[in-house]
Amino acid sequence: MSLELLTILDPDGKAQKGKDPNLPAPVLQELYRLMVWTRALDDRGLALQRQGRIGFYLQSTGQEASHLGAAFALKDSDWLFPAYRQPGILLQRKVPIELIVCEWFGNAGDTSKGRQMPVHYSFRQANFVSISSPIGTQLTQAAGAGMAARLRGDDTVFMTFCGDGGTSSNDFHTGLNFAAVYKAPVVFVCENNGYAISVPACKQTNSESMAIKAEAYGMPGVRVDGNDLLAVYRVCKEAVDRARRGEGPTLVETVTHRMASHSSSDDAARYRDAAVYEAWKQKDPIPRFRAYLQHKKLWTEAFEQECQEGAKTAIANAVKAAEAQPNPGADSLFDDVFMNLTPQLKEQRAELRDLIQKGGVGADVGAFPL
Ligand SMILES: Cc1ncc(C[n+]2csc(CCOP(=O)(O)OP(=O)(O)O)c2C)c(N)n1
Repeated sequence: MSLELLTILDPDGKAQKGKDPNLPAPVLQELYRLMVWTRALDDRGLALQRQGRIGFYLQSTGQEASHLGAAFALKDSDWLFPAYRQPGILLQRKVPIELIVCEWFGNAGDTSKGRQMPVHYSFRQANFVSISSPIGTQLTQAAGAGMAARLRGDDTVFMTFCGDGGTSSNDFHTGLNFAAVYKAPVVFVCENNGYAISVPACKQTNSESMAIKAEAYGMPGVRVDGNDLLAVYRVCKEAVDRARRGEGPTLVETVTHRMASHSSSDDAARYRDAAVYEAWKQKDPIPRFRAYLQHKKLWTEAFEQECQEGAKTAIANAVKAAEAQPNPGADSLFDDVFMNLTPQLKEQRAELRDLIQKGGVGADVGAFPL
């Protein structure tokens, strides 16, 4: 069984005959703006890391259409169990940029008070579940949440993401198997970006594709061009509708490319041919969608300027505000752990306070060690 790669947009941005979902003009322009803002946010995040102002960053460059197109198929009341390469969804779900940037700094304004690694967001108000570092664990969490929703009889859909490498994790098997058996309303989106850090997808799996793995679990598997926002949206919308109708999960493979390095701690030039990068650069989802808007007469220089400048200003303001925030106080170590602090923890907190007062422990614990 070979799976066809679904596309809507030709490389020059023209929609193939009869396939254009004809989304309203303001929606299309908003999706473009979100892609531009996501890339700008990523560029700034990496720059802050290189300047030594944050400890770690991880970009999604090249994958904007893949995750924004997928999440656009959801209702606001649906839930996300993301991996770490879908930051655009935060903008899509209107999380204030300052909160996103505070997370990079792990400061007092950060939801997790610096307990998570940078870019491991957690936003309850956006139904965006805390990102887990161990690869694949979000897949089982989404399956469980989906099973619970089905038992409760509500019609919430759960979308979860992993990379090509994530399909080799134990949780991929557990999550897909349980979701299929229990007809859980889950959409599994595998962003096949070619690499798991330095390991190319062909060394990660002997399967012909990621989507083909769905067959073994008894659910539909679909392969879609991940740099084609409209195609990703269409495929994911069908999967979301199917899940909401109680017909169970779908595995969607978005075929894309990680145009940056794995993270700020990696250098892709050491294992990726420049020619591979150049070939994918030609398929960059942002210019491709811009060309589509141009064909539809929905793009002007002024609109581009508004998107670019708007991102720059909003991000600069957010960084300024985040950098003015203090570190989380040492006491915050003991917050949000138990509803009522245990006697042992109370004792430890008193000891820590005492040490700090005597100057035995500095408030500044130094840079993040990555
Ligand atoms: C269980 C586990 N093993 C190894 C790692 C180290 N690790 C972090 S990211 C990563 C690569 C994941 O690749 P993929 O799933 O393809 O996602 P991508 O980074 O390409 O988006 C690995 C191996 C980890 N975080 N968790």
